[in-house]
Amino acid sequence: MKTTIVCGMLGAGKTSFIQDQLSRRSEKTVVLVNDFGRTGIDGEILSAGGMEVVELPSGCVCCTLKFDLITTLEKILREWNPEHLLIEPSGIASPSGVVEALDTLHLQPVTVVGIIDVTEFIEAHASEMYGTFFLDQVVTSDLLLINKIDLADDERLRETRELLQDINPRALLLPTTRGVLKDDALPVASQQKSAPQHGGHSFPCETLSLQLSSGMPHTFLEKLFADLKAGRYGMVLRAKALAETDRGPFRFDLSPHGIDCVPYPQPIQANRLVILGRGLQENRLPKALYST
Ligand SMILES: Nc1nc2c(ncn2[C@@H]2O[C@H](COP(=O)(O)OP(=O)(O)OP(=O)(O)O)[C@@H](O)[C@H]2O)c(=O)[nH]1
Ligand SMILES: [Mg+2]
Repeated sequence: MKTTIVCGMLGAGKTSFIQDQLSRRSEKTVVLVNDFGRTGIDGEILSAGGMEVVELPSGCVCCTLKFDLITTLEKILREWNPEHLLIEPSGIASPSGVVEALDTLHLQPVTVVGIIDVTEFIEAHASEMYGTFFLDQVVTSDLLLINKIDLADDERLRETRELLQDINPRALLLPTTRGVLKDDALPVASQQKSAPQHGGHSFPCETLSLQLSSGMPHTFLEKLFADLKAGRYGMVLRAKALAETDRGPFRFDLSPHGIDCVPYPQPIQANRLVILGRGLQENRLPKALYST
């Protein structure tokens, strides 16, 4: 079985990359996703393509969910025995913790793909706010995709490339938009990765999982996301929603580069919003949202 871990910061483009990979491969693939929030949104997005998706509950796959990760991996092998296993840990997970779990089950070699958001990487690196797991994602990667190049100028792309090369001279660097690789081939690592004892990461943040009523005005969600971006409800690092609005089903995303709002191509299973951040002020959120 080929195993690929797709890591990268919150909103960098991990799910977009996996969606594209799934659309062009015919091998028997299972995706294991560990999204934040009580009911993960990425699981619904990825399974919409008809792919086998297994979700790990909210929590950090590299720390508190280590045991769950191992038992879930065993279940995947037993029940599906896929040719390719793709793992998307949450954006604040350290891939070393996942490599450790794979090591325990002798699922090596593993290929690690790191997705880099070119619109924020230089600043995030300089601020050091994301601590060790952020660098771990870059250092552990075999392939680094410098993503969202449609939103960056040549100078930013060059500086990001140089910084990444300094941190991990071993990795292959490729610029992408929406994680789309021009070449069909996803490189496969030939060497086993050592899994250093992972001390867990201490990235303080909170998650809010909220239920949205069906048929909500689109304009309400537009304003809500603008307010989340402006910091009206605390420091928001990532927010995403799937909502059946008065204009039809929509997906809303707040990620480092800004807000995206696109029609969702099929009916939504559960209308919801998840927010990850620091100092979130749930009591100030509009009353039309319900905690789940
Ligand atoms: N303009 C632009 N937008 C992108 C690109 N890649 C991803 N996005 C958008 O960025 C947002 C986040 O993308 P995702 O693929 O969900 O990112 P992710 O890393 O899986 O996010 P989390 O799992 O929540 O950490 C979505 O609105 C995407 O459509 C890109 O290359 N260019
Ligand atoms: Mg994702």
